[in-house]
Amino acid sequence: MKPTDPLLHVLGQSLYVDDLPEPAGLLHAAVFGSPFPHGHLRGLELATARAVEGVVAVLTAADVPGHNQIGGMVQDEPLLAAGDVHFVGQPIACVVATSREAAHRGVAAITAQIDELPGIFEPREAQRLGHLIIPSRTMQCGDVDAALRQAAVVVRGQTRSGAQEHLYLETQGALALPQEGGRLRIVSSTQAPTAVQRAVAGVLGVGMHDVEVDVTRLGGGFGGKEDQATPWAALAALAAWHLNAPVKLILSREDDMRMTGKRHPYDADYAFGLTADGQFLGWQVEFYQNAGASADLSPAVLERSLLHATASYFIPNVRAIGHCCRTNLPPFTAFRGFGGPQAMFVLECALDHAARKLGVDRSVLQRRNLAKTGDVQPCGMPIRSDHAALTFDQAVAHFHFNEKQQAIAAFNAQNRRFKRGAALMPVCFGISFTSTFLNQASALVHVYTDGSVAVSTGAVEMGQGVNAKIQAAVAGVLAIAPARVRLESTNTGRAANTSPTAASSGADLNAAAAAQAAREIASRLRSRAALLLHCAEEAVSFQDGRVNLNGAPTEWTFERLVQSAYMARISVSAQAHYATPNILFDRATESGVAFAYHVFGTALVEVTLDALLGTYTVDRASCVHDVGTSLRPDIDRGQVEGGIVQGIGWMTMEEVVYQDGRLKSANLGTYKVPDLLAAPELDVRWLETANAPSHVTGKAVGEPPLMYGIGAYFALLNAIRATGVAAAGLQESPMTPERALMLLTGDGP
Ligand code: MTE
Ligand code: LUZ
Ligand code: MOS
Repeated sequence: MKPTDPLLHVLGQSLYVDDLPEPAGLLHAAVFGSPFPHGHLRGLELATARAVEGVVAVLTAADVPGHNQIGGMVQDEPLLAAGDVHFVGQPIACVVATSREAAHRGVAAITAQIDELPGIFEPREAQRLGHLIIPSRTMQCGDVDAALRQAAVVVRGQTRSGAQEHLYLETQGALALPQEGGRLRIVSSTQAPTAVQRAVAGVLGVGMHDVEVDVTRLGGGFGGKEDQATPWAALAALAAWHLNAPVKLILSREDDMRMTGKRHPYDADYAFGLTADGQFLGWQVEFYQNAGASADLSPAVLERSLLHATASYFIPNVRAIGHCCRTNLPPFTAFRGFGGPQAMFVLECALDHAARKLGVDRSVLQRRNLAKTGDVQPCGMPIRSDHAALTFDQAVAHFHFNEKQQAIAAFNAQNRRFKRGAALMPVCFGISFTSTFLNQASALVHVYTDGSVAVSTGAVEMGQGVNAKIQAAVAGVLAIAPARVRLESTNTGRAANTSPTAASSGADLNAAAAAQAAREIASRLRSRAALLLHCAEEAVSFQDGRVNLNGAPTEWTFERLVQSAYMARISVSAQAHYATPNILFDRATESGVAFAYHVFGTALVEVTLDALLGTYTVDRASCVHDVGTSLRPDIDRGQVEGGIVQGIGWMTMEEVVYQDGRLKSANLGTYKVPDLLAAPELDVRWLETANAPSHVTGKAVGEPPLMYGIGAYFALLNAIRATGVAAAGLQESPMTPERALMLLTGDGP
């Protein structure tokens, strides 16, 4: 059997961009970034850099032959800064040299004359000054003002959630290879090959057909390579074009951490109205999204926040306002959950606030207000299942939530130094790109004359197992062993106009397109078999690599039938296109059926806190997750487990610190992520439901589990409160041990 991706990884045989055999004459690029968060670029001293041994060229904005512009959603991002600089690390010049070390020595020899200007780093300040990337948006339903007036209980407050570093194992990078006739081939570590192709064509002033982008796999993306793989590929391409030589640009870990954007930090204000017995009446929330210096994907991230403003709950009167605030930090970008986690954190904070005011456990408010079939979300999309309550109830039952709460109370009564806490976290996450046009994919399937199959789609493998899922889908349609199906690299020559592999939709879209192409081939093969077996097409079926007649095996194998079709000059290749049906989100009216469906689940997170030191362990995270009829439950389990741990990291130990626009947490000594020791015991169960499967490819699983991690924050708050401290006021994540200690000692809010 051919090794699958995970096996190649553990054997160390997977080739990432920097592992590819180096072509003769390869040059290396490194980037000189702005030393100031905001300023006017008056001049550059490049002669010293050019004199460094090994340096071949230093390129600036003046060397861009086409448009010096790589902005995707908004054209506000130059490839190389000219005029003003807007964040520390913003690319200003690109040094090309015969070795990576020489390129970095060249970068160190550059000096820029910059008149520093005051920087803005806080989104609230940016909003106050009118520094917005797009006009502020409002999504609403009902009459929230009346609801807040009539509510028996109203809580108001502010929240803050922090950034998160993607920390993909493979840093950003690309290899640009000039081809004959002025064409360029680019090997890029990107989730969006077409975005790279489009940007490179624009920068060089050539046609998209002159640029081929190829991606074998990424060493992780997590959203960080949806938009932000583009500049590095475009810089390598620019250098290769100028020098007519292959150029490789790989960011060092520290450059990657400093120069690229992360999950958006959000500030928020809320007002939450409930009845005396805890029914949600009105929800007003105002998001201040820290977008960084250019748009990147921020407007789409904000849109997803607005669409997740009510999280897993039904609230009849809602006003959600979103500000996309321009600051002098690296552009923040897509990160697993894409604005959904930030929105859900705010609502869970308000829910926590209301529970304290009403004197009930947060789980009581959660259970009572879960959205059910027919409940309409603020955008107008109806909820189509009761899986929120089903997963919640199964989580409570399977994980013995009520018994655990009693055991925790008993433990806390007997222990002064150590306190335990637990919290349930329901998740409801919409599946589809909110930009409706992105919900399409194409696939090209070739069957070779030996019956082996090669599949090309727009999906990028980044560790999430999309290749294995597409393989399973195609093998299923053709009724052959999965090992007979190989996934090709993602290449803009074989799959054009691809959407990024993102929004958890990679498998949904691309496996559907590949299955469609496989069905077309199967249908031609069925006709051929009917002719050979002198029977009606309906009598032919395929099973275990064989052709059946009326359900009974014949001597025709899949391979023989393919041979026979080929000899009869029947095509055994097909291309197919898939577009998600019945979705449309209209930005003009902020309404519509934005999503193909929602993914639901509920987690229980349990922690133990050292109330003397503020340190803690996340002991266990359990969840009941709705995965539909999974193509690969083994892969999906890995996705859920990884997502939970990544979410817990965001909520607990991962603290991105900027000081005056400079990243202070720029290496793994100062930025902590959960390792194997910090990861909790995990217990992942699939939702048990009698409902017929509605999604043949299973349900999207990439992002939703990350939001289970939010439970860790509230489990910790519960443990802190078990010491008797109030821990009220501004709710701010991450709950690092330092923050926990400040709350415990009364130095916190
Ligand atoms: N899992 C791994 N191992 N590596 C990744 O980079 N990215 C996540 C998720 N799971 C990621 C991952 C994100 S942000 C998304 S959107 C989905 O995978 C993308 O893949 P899919 O659409 O095929 O689920
Ligand atoms: N990317 C995007 C996404 O462009 N649109 C989306 O709606 C989205 N959602 C999640 C992750 N990436
Ligand atoms: Mo994922 S944030 O959609 O790449």
